[in-house]
Amino acid sequence: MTSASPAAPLVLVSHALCPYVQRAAIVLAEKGVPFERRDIDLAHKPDWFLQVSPLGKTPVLLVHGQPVFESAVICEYLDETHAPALHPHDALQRAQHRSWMEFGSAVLNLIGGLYNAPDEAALQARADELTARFTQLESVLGDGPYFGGTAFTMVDAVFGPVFRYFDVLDDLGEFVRWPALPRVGAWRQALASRPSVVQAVRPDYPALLRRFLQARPSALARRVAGSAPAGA
Ligand SMILES: N[C@@H](CCC(=O)N[C@@H](CS)C(=O)NCC(=O)O)C(=O)O
Repeated sequence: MTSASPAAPLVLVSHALCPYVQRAAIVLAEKGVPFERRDIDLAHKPDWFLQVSPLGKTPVLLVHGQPVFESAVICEYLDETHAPALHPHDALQRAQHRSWMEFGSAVLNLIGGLYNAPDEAALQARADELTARFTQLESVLGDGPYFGGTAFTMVDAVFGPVFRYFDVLDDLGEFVRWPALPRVGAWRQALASRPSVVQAVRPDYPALLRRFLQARPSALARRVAGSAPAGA
C-alpha cells in the first residue's frame, strides 16, 4: 500500500510489534467495528504516513481519511462513537481508569528500558522497577477477572499488550517475580485468552519480537542469542 487513501471507513495505521497499536486494535475488536489494518515499516516511513502522523508514530486511525493520532485519543474517540462503552459511567471511576491507562504507558516505558539496558546490572535495575510497578498493581486489583471486575474495560486493552511482552521475556530471565503476584497473574491469564487481545497481533508476533530484541545493542539481545524460542 503506497498511499493513505482509505479503502475502509476506518483504517488503523500500524506496526506489527507496537503495543500502542494493539490497544486501538483491541478496542475496535471489543466494539465489533470492522477496520482495515495497514502495517508500515517504522525504519522506512513512507511519505503518506508522515503526512498523517505529525509525530511519525503509530498508531494513526484514519476516519474516512481524517487522521487521529495518539493511542489514548484514538481509544477515547472510539469509546465516544461506538458501543459498548469500555469506560465506567461514573466520572471519578472513569478518571481513575484513565490514570491506570497512564500507569500502563509508564510500564511500557520500563519495558523499553529493560530491552535497551546495555549491561546485566542495568537489566536487573529495570527488572526490579518493573516488579515494583506490578506489585503496585497487585494491591489495587480486585477479584477480577478484569481490572475493574467482570467487565472488560479500556485499562484491560492497555495491559493486554503489556503482558504479551512477557510471553517472550519470561523465556529470557525472571524479570518479574510473578509467583508473588497472584492477582496480576490471574489478570494476565484472563487477558491472554480474550479473543480481542489474542487477535491484536499477527501469529508470528513472538518470532518478530525475538528478532527485534536480538537486533538491539543490549544485554537482553545477548540472552536472546543464547536461548531457543519456547516450543523449539
Ligand atoms: N504516545 C504514543 C506512543 C506511540 C509510539 O511510541 N509508537 C512507536 C511504535 S510502538 C512509534 O511509532 N515510534 C516511532 C519510531 O519508531 O520511529 C501513543 O500512545 O500513540
